[in-house]
Amino acid sequence: MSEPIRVLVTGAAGQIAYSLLYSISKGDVFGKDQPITLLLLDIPPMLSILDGVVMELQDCALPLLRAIVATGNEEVAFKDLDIAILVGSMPRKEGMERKDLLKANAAIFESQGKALEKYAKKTVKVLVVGNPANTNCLIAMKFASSIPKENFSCLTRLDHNRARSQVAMRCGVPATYVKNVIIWGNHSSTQYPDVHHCLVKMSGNEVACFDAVKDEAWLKGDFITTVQQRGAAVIKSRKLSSAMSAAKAICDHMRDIWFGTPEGEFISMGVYSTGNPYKVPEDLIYSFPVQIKDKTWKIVEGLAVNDFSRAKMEATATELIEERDTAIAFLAK
Ligand code: NAX
Repeated sequence: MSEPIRVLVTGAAGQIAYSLLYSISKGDVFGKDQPITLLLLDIPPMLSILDGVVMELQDCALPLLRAIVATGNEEVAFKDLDIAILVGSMPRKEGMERKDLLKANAAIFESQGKALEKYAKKTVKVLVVGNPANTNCLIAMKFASSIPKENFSCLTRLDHNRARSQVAMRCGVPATYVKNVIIWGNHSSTQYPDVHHCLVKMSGNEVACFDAVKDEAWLKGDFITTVQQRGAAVIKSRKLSSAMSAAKAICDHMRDIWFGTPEGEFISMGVYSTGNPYKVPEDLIYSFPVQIKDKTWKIVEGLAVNDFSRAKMEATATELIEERDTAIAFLAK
């Protein structure tokens, strides 16, 4: 067996972490032969709750989990990291305006970006989950300038999985029979779930999604809004935001970074836009279709984009530009 890798999860006392930590610790993400040291960060008022999570992890008696460090101190949490999964963020409170949320989170991700720069390994892979995930990721990246920009990504895999599952349910096939959906842009209600390049396995053959579903109006209408609004629908029903499905998506995202994507398949993740083939504005963390090999992602090239898609891709880029500029203006003050 190899040496343990050091994996940080922030927001470790929260509800996503409660599902996520078990999956990571039992080998679902980095493999059944990879020992793990878990570093768990939360804010000081949550540390007594975090103690309970640590006790439960110990009580799972998992063979791969070699050590657990629970802390409220960034210097301890970010030390020599191989992996940073940044889940914790300031939630939107009642009466809070969007710009206040951006401001509070810009400060958190400035601090965590600096901690990555100072304490983590330069090879660390950083996944930002806490919302607004794309902009938080961009801020952390900017404050960790000696870590390659390619090492940063944000989570849009939950949206990807939601889109995949909606198509699968419509066609009456398992979700694994649906591949190459794309989430473009922001992890917000402006995201664009795109099925123009999606394939569905029907009776043993791979069929274009539009031919499999045979309902263009649904694919260009309710399908898109269902995926865009799914997070809100879960909150309305459960009175809590998505946690089990978010943890599953984080595992999917990280496992693909670690082991690569299957041949001929692409997945969605928020990555730095620079010189990309789809003319998405530069200097954003924008969700693209990517393939991953040797722990390195590459944006899938050569996919045709029609006017319908182009307009939606631009709308979500516009929102991201506004978010970025608002967050950066706060940090400059
Ligand atoms: P919870 O409120 O249950 O947990 C968040 C935890 O983060 C809390 O324990 C809190 O104390 C901690 N925290 C706050 N500031 C921190 C800081 N500076 N350092 C370390 N920890 C800190 O939220 P949960 O449901 O777990 O969701 C976590 C985040 O994921 C939220 O921002 C949520 O909006 C976001 N999500 C993002 C998704 C995505 O696809 N990108 C999907 C799921 C989820 O909605």
